[in-house]
Amino acid sequence: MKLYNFPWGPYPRRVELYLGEKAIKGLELVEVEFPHQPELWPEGFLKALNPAHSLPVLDTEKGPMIGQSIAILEYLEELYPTPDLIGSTAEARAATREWIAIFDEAASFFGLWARQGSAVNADRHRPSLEAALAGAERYASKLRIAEEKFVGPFLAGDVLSMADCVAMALIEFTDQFYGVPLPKDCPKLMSWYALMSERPTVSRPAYPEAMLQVAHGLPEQTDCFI
Ligand SMILES: N[C@@H](CCC(=O)N[C@@H](CS)C(=O)NCC(=O)O)C(=O)O
Repeated sequence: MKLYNFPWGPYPRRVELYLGEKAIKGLELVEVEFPHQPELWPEGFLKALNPAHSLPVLDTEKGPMIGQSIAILEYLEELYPTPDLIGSTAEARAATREWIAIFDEAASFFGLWARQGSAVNADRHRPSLEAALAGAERYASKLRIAEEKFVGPFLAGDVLSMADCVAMALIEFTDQFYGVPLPKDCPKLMSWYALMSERPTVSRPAYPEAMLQVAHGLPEQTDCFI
């Protein structure tokens, strides 16, 4: 199997954090630089692998490519069930998937805020403060739902699951790359974020410095503090 990925994007990072928690042999990592124009990707190969032109992409070498991060996690979990990162009962798996859905929705809304509101994306997405603010508001509401639902210490209960990898990939990215902290009225999520940050499998990704300089400070740039 081959995993095409780049190390710092929030969707690629889901898989990277997940792999850090597993010991999976026989998975070749192909690091792809992340320019903004897919036509610059090496010989257009990623276009052929994934019509959405997005990363990550898993080549199972048994059929179609998998071009959605959550589908990749579930596929790997089926092949490599130990340690268990999805849950051993139907109820536990449903809880993991519910948390994944909450943070996947949050990621889409954050994407709207960042795409339409940050200068770092202005060459690819039409800037629209109105759209950005709608994204920010919906993003914050998802976090507050998570805060209310959270029991801990991990999202789906006593042990870490792939939902924590999905959520951590987002919260770390919003915080470190765009400078968007968790809302002050989400203390349980803050404790969870501190707990996750201490894991030996989590180290700060190498964000491209020039992009980081422009991206950091999204709340100030859009005058929106969640
Ligand atoms: N829903 C997809 C989203 C993947 C995605 O958007 N990846 C970003 C990187 S973080 C990407 O490759 N975007 C390509 C582009 O914006 O041109 C998944 O979960 O894998």
